[in-house]
Amino acid sequence: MPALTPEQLAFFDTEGYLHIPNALNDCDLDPVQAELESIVDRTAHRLLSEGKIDRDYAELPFAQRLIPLAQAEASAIDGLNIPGNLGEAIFDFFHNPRLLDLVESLVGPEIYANACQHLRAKLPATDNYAGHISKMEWARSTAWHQDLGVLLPEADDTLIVTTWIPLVDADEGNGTLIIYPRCHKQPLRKHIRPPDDMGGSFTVDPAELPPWDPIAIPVRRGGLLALHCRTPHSSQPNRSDAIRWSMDLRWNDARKANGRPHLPGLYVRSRESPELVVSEHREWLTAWKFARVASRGARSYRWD
Ligand SMILES: O=C(O)CCC(=O)C(=O)O
Repeated sequence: MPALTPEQLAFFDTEGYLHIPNALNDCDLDPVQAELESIVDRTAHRLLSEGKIDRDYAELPFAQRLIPLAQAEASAIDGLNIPGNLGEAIFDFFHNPRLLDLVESLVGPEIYANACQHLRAKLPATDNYAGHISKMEWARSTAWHQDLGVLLPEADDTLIVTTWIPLVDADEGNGTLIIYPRCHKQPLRKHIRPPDDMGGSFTVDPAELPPWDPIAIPVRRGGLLALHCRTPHSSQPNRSDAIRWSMDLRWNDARKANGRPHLPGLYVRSRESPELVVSEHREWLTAWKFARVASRGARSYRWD
């Protein structure tokens, strides 16, 4: 039984995106959040033992505790994103049945969790956080891009769907996603190295952006934004006083080229080849161990 209605599928096909409020429950998201909280806790105690902070900030909520740590040391955000974070909770989340039922509606029953996966702590970039924090890449904008534009051309005929899943309510104030709908049936736009002040990966050449206004999609915790891999999207700096935590996870038919051939994605659901499904956490750890060496020097981007 498909998890999305024919109307939702038709919307995705026409618009190149679909916002699904209440797609997930707290019981789906809480373990991922708890795993991130324990990484932040370990970082706080390391910084305390190194004398870089004078208390552990344990009284601060999830959406704030990392801020003073990142103010003390920029590398406090290391270890939150994959592959720095290969925790059991995020591994289990890749197999979450409620999530996979939605994904299956879009990419079919042979589901591959693409290796292009991120857990993001988008830090506040307001004047309240003077110093290096407002200059950190993930506090700033994410430049306009199409996800296919940051994958290899082998994936050009594969439908790769991004599920953007905030762990806190996301709105324009804290930098929710902004998208250009109805572009996903057009050719891939040229991507270039971003201007110096943007940081980050490749961006759509500004001359190639659509001539109409993009739209911001607020997503509350529990909601999910599904994006076609040719839908241009970006996010503005976080102008709130709290962290905009989110995950962007990509999925495709496991039988098709995925655009990141040197990194270990996961076959997470299959009717055709159940023996290929990676269901043991240690298999993922081992795959990344080998990939860290085997992928050295491998090409990740299509643009020169
Ligand atoms: O979360 C963000 O701000 C950017 C996410 C993104 O660019 C993506 O999902 O491809």
